Amino acid sequence: MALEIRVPDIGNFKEVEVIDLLVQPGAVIAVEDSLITVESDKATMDIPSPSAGVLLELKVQQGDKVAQGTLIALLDPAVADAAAAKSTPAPAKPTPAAAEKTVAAAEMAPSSPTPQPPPTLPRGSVVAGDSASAKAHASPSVRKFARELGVQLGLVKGTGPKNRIQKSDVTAFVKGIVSGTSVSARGGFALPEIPPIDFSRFGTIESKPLSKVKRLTGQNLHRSWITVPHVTQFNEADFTEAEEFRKSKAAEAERAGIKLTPVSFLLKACVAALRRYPEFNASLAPDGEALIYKKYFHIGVAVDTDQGLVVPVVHDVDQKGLFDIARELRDLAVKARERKLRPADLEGGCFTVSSLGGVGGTQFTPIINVPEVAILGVSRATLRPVYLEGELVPRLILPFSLSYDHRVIDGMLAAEFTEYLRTILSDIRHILL
Ligand code: CAO
Repeated sequence: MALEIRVPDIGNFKEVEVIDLLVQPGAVIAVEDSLITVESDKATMDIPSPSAGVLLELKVQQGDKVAQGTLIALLDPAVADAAAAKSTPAPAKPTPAAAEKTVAAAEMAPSSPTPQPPPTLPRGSVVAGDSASAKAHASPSVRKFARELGVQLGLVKGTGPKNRIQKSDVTAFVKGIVSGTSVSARGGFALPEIPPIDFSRFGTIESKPLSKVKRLTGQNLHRSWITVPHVTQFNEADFTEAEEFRKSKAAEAERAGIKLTPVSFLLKACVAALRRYPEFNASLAPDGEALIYKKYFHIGVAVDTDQGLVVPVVHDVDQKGLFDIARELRDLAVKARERKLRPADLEGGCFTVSSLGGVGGTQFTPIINVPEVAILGVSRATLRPVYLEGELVPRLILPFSLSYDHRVIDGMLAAEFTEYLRTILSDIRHILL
């Protein structure tokens, strides 16, 4: 019985182009094996098979335009067992098609940047990850292949149409490394492995899997930690007057259904500092040859959820008042905790604020949210005796720290940035300037 495999729901795209045929008639297919790759103007996607069997016929060719419901292939599921085993390539001998049955292909796998496992290439050839890999023009199946081999796609030269990276390019890259003929332009480093330890030898243990958010965040943090030379500059601001103003607005904020916390003030203050020091509102070009200055002010705020850290973005902070920022921040934090954030809520950040002010602590060293070049960590404001005009007076002191990418920002500039932030936070009238 021949099974019709059709293009499944492809979201907002009406028509996409077939850019790769990943299987040939006669091939033994397992459930979820990729059949073809399609490309929209935004992404490439593999269309996987919803069923196991032997491929009888491909109904599309490279360059065809397809839409939801287009017939892609005919599959003979009668030999599903063979497909499940799939140890050797199938003989190209399709079984006769009987009555045809229609199914939509399984959910498509978009080629969004996926986590990279530790590289597995030989010692000394391992290269550090970079954002170029996420942007590389390659289908999900090629990405998967590269991941399995520990290859960073950003380093592979694509020879396909529009410089698309093909499987053969990845193979050639690996061959080059193994034979010693190709050297990474970005340098590389081999890290000693941590030997596995059986902790149960020392007492009772329990192993719990990390959440997906934690795993993804962990990989991003690790990449940033390893690839970006971080320096952290500490400072503190006299937040007494800002706090008085905040308290004076508390009832009004409550009537508006929001809570005005110091974080909204911080976001506004950051915009003022980013305007004055545009190097902080920038990203390094992927080749490291230029600095891309952003003329907009979208600020990410780290939100703690039961799944781990997420960083939704408050867009156009420069165009919003304190109440609007507080409202948006509250909504984003709720969405984050209810796992309802949309991709647009997480995109476009220029700079990040990570506030632990609601918890405590004196200072910490936040990790830069790459490709941004700096991040502000904020700790809890406390009342402290300060020597002012000849006497000790209680003032509310807000400690903060700025981690920055030393490739982009010099220590002098970072110190000036935090000094300016201190000035603004100590006298919030500066926010209006
Ligand atoms: N100093 C003193 N008090 C502060 C403060 C500061 N710097 N920042 C916040 N507060 C107060 C608030 O005013 C609020 O007080 P009340 O309960 O008396 O009104 C209280 O602390 C709790 O604030 P909050 O944390 O609920 O709200 P927020 O606006 O300060 O923060 C958010 C929102 C989303 C940033 C926060 O909930 C959060 O998730 N923080 C964690 C971020 C994080 O984990 N960062 C670490 C990343 S590095 O690993």
